Amino acid sequence: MLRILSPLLLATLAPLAAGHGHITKIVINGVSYEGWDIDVFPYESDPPAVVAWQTPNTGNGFISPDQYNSSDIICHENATNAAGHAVVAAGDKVNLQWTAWPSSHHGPVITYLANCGDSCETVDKTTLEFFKISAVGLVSDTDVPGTWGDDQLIANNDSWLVEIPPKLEAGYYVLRHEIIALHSAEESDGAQNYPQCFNLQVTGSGTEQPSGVLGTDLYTETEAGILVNIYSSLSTYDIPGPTMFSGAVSITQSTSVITSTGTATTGSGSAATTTAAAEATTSEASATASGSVEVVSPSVAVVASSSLTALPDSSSEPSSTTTSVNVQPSSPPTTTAPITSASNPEGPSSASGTAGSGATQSVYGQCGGINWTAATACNTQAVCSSMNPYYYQCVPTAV
Ligand SMILES: [Cu+2]
Repeated sequence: MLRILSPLLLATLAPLAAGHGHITKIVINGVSYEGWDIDVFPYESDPPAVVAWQTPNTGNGFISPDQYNSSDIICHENATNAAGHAVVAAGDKVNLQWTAWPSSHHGPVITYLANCGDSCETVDKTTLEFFKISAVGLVSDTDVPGTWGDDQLIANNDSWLVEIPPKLEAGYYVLRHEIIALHSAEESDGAQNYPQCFNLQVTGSGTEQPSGVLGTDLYTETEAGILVNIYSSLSTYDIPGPTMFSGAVSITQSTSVITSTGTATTGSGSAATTTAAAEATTSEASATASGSVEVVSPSVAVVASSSLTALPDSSSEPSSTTTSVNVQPSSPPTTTAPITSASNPEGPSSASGTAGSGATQSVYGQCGGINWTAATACNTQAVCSSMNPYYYQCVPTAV
């Protein structure tokens, strides 16, 4: 999130598309794996091997519907394969930790898998065929614009828990997780897709081999779940994408306690991508079971280039802590707050970093629109700008 960046980094990154988030880590049976750090890794000549797909994009942005038939919709803008993968058993759960997600960005949360064949580190992303394993769209429309999948995500510490289908055949899979923000989706090309990809090695004795669809065939610009006005009452909402895989398991959202930190396993079978053969051997040898923490020699490049430490923790069983996912839909009166565009009546107030109901709104926070009753002024780094009648956003001023 921009609001936590230093002024120096802000200056480097501006201007940005009005975008909103990425996954910082994933947690499997208590083992935390670092994600692709868009604030740091794109600037490094030799970024660490992580389980997340890489992108040179530092804007925290989204993919728009007019890009649905471009490869950018697959794993985000100009994404390239993750350098390593995490091991997970079929039937185990993966927790995906997002940056703070803005409550205005209502929409579905969808997760897919695609089989990579020999290696997700080398697979051509345009050949991946995705099948849906989790999807939550409109939960309740009692209080328009409703309670959505991503409202559950916010209530779950900005994280999402997904179960790997228990009977899925073992192999290498790309997990594609996505929030589709619909706050401007009443206009054509107004939806915002935030796809994030991770490489997994699924273990187990399952035999199911779901069929899927190419990333570029997942969505169309005008389908009912993409071109939709969430500010009118919806009797139903059609979650975009193909139908759910029959072997998928629907679960209650919860967070995952982190008991250790893992590093990406690099190299996979005959298609090892690592330069150090010894490293691949060590990794493969140690990554035989779900949740196992590989112990890699400190001399290995992967470890040397990151601060991750493998800490086997046999004393504590991996566990999940269930938290409430009761969502409190904002329930404002139906007054329309007047908006002062392109000005900052709060003057040099230094209030910052508090999204939501403060006196001023932070960068990229909502600052107005029909039914909006919270802060309508932006902090000193931003001005309130109308995106559509329902959604005004604090956009950064030039730095
Ligand atoms: Cu946004």
